[in-house]
Parts: sequence; structure tokens; C-alpha cells
Amino acid sequence: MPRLGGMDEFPVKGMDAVVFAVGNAKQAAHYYSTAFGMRRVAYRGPENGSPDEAVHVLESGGARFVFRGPVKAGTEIGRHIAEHGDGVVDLAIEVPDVEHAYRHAVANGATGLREPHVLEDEHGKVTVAAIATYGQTRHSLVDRSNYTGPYLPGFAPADPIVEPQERRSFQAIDHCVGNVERMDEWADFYHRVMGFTDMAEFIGDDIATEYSALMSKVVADGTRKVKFPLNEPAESARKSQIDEYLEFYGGPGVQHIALATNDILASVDRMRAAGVEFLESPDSYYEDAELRERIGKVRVPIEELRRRRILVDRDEDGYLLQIFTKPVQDRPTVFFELIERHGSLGFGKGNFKALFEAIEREQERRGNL
Ligand code: TYF
Ligand code: FE
Repeated sequence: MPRLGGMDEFPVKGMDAVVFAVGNAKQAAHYYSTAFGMRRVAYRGPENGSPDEAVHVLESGGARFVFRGPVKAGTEIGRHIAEHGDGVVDLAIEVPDVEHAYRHAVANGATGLREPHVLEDEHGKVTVAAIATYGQTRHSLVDRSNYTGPYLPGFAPADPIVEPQERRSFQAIDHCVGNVERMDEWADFYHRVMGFTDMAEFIGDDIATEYSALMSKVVADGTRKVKFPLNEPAESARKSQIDEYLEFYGGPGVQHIALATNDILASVDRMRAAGVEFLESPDSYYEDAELRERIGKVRVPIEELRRRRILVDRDEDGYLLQIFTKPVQDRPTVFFELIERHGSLGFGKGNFKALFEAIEREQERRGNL
């Protein structure tokens, strides 16, 4: 029996937020409102106690994105953006006991970036600490069980930027993927520091050399609420998509955030209509007799998936539908995945070939292959 990681040594409640550093938080908040259908709920900036940066907080169901951008020259966040471009600076995790989680992490070799401390305002108290992970990325550890405000003490409630969509395009963060130089080292970090265990999905160099040019391993907490796949470039004839990321981001960082939806068809239609670009799987993917055989019956005709370029995969537990955006900034770095799960706990292993070929077509268009 595999050890049930996380439950005892490092209990987690789930993802608290994905925090982005961006050049212009006001415009990013607008894009994620109009194109991703998110709703702004909180703000902090020069008007209410944050002279260096503006922070817009957006939600879609249980998913929370935070956009931090500099409001003047010479800030720390500005230096981060100069180096990496827009990207993810913090995968914040909600935990029941910050002090315990932080002590456990640091005792097991994590670098502490911020000791546990209490933030307080009229809405209550939040305890926060932070540890370092790959590249310049961090994990804040957050306990907001004694707080009723919109995000963190010091933040003011903010109006939505546009009239919120009738139906949201996603309701939770499914998984957050890191691109690193040494996958095993970071998988071991999550085993030691957070008691996470490996999930079944693994791409070794056997598959890697055939087509993917990457190796990948997934670590997760015992409840599988927090799932972190880790990618490493593999030797191949052409430049790995992971090497491209590492070069353009300037080191390890978050590659993609997968967003859980109950109606991926509607989500894709809405997001495409709002200008979000998705990777295009070829017609041959849908015409493949082997795929049709393996997939069996899913909730919609394959034709509906083909029209939208949605991918489908099945394993012993069920099936999943998924699609990937192109990078959402000019650099070929961060992108998103939409995922609709029907029992499957996997990550779309059966789609890796089609997906990686689509990514390589994009790499080629950018002249980075
Ligand atoms: O998270 C995953 O593992 C899947 C597959 O560059 C994947 O979404 C893996 C690597 C990659 C793109 C997608
Ligand atoms: Fe994924």
C-alpha cells in the first residue's frame, strides 16, 4: 500500500490561489474577466495602502487568481517581470495549521521565505507563511478559517470589471504544472517537504525519446486536491518544449494551470468567442479508429469534440475531456488547460502524442524548434 501522503504530516485543504506577476495588473484583470469569465472580488493598490503595486483578485467558483503589477519604477515585482515576463510567482496552498506546515516544511529542507505571521482587519485574521519552490516560485501557506473578507486583510472588496457571465467557464483549479531542470529532485522535494506521493501517471525517457521530448511525474497530497505535475526536458532530436520554456522564462517556473469545468464545450465556445486561442488537434486525431475504440462512449458525439478540437482520454477509472490554450502572453511560457473529468484521475496520457505534436507545430512557427 502506498503511504497516504499529506494527511498526517502536512494536511492541506486545497489550492488557495494562483498568484501572477504581470506588467499591467489592471489589463490582466480585464482579460481574465472578459476572456476567462472571472469575477473581480478584491483590490489593493496605492488608494488603500499598497504604494508599490496594484493587486486585483478574481474568482471563478472555487478558483482564485491574483494579479500583482507594479505601479512605479524600481519595485521587486517589476524586476521579476523584467526577468521572466508575466508569470506565476506563487502557488498558494490553504492549510489548516500554518505554523505546523511551515515548521514541517523547513525541518525537511524547504527554504523559508516568510515566517508564519497573522494579518488582521475588521473581517478577521489570516495566518500566512511562505516557502520557496522551483525557480523564483513560492508556496504561500494560508489559513483563512477565521476570516470573512474578500481576500486578505488590507484588501477592499472590488466590483466586477464587466457584467459577470451567466455561467462560469471553470470552477476549480485541477492541477498546476512546473517546468524544472531536474524532475526527480523536485518530486523528492514534495515527498519530503509536504509528504506528497506520486500519482500513477509518469512519462519516462522511453516515451520521451519517441515523441514528447519531456519526462513528467505527478505529485499530490493524500486527498488529491493539490496536484503538481513536474516536467523535465528530455534529450531528443529537436529542442524540447520544456527547454523552450526554460530559455524564455529564464529558468524553472509554472508551465500550465489546469482549470476544471463541468461543460468544456460551452467553456471553449465562450473563451474562443472572447479571443482565447487553443491548440488545434488535427482531423486525423478524431478519425483514428484506435482512438474511437479506446474511448468508447462519452457524453457527446465525437463530432462535437472534433469541431472544438477537444481531446479525450480514458483509463480504468473513467474518461476526461481536455484542451490546451496557446501561451497567453507573447513569450512562449504560461498556458492553460480546460479539463472535464468523468471518473478519470489521469492527465490525458493517451493524448500526449497528439498534444506534443500540436505544441511542436507552434514551436516551429516561433522558430524555436
Ligand atoms: O498536466 C499534464 O500532465 C497534462 C499533459 O507540456 C501535459 O496536461 C504535460 C506536459 C505538457 C503539456 C501537457
Ligand atoms: Fe495538465
